[in-house]
Amino acid sequence: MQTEQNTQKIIVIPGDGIGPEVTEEAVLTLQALGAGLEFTFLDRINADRYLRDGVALTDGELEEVRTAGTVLFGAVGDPRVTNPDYARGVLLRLRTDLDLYVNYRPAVLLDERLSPLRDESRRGIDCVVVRENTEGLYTGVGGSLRTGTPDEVTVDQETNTHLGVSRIVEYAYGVARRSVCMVDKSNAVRFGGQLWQRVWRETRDRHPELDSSHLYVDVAAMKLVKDPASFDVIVTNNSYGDILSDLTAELAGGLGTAASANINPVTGMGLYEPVHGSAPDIVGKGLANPAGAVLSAALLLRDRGLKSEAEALERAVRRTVAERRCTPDLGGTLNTRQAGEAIRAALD
Ligand code: GGG
Repeated sequence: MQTEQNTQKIIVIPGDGIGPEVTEEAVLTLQALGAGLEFTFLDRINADRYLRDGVALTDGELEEVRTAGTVLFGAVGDPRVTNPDYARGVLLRLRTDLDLYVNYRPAVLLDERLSPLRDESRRGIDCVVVRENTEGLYTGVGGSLRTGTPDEVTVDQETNTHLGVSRIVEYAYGVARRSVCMVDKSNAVRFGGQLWQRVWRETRDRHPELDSSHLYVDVAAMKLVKDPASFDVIVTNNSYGDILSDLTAELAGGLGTAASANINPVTGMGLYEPVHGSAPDIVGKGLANPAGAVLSAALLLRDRGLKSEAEALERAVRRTVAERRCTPDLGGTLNTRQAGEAIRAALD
């Protein structure tokens, strides 16, 4: 029986494209679990409003999210909106203004038939990309000259702070079970590369209990394809983490199943979202896979201390995928709603 005390308030931002379709399945599944969660929908935060009013996220909405402390997020992005200020004003603003400096992106093989890899190496895929989430190329520092002319010059600067790099590398060592691989491009990127190297070496020396390694990002991409099971935790900057986590998601069974948590381990705030975007090409067709959103909800439950409920969700998704009661991207024939219903029916 749930008591008033353990009712937790969750803000739901379905967003754009397939975001509302997959988020609805995640919420229905959380409700089916009866985990004592109370949902508040901020479904006005989307591209329609931005196109109509020029508003991405209001200060009031940001404060509502801050007060609740937990967000279930769908996706942001719409082909009608070409101004990057929109996506930056929603998702990147939530990440930076709430200081959600960790983007935790696990990749665990759901079913070995799903991996594009055909050799034994796919069997043990169980890694996590720990992506720095508030700095790097995403800070928007830069500018352009002679815009729109053949002489146009653009500059996007990469920001790396000692605080930002140290806290993400320390977090990675804190969650690793076997090893940490730090990924950068310090042979080409002069200043930030040196900072990442220095901080990583200091952190590595404080954690002799774990295996430590370093790879340049190009080599990391290659090694992930050749030997994905050799990785445990990969820690890297914002843009490399974005790219490598799509790769690990595909290796583990598909982007549609990939979950993520944007968290601040100090304040305990968290925003949970599938790794996939708004996928405008499949909106309303029933093709969106709800697994990534449901598994993101499992990460939310785990962070809120509801471990057995999180495990129940993960088991249910795994069962439905094994039995092909899932969407076509995973080899099934179900639509989004039916796949969500199958997950709920598989809850034990
Ligand atoms: N659910 C993920 C999503 O909406 N992604 C769109 C996006 O703008 N992502 C930026 C990023 O994660 O780098």
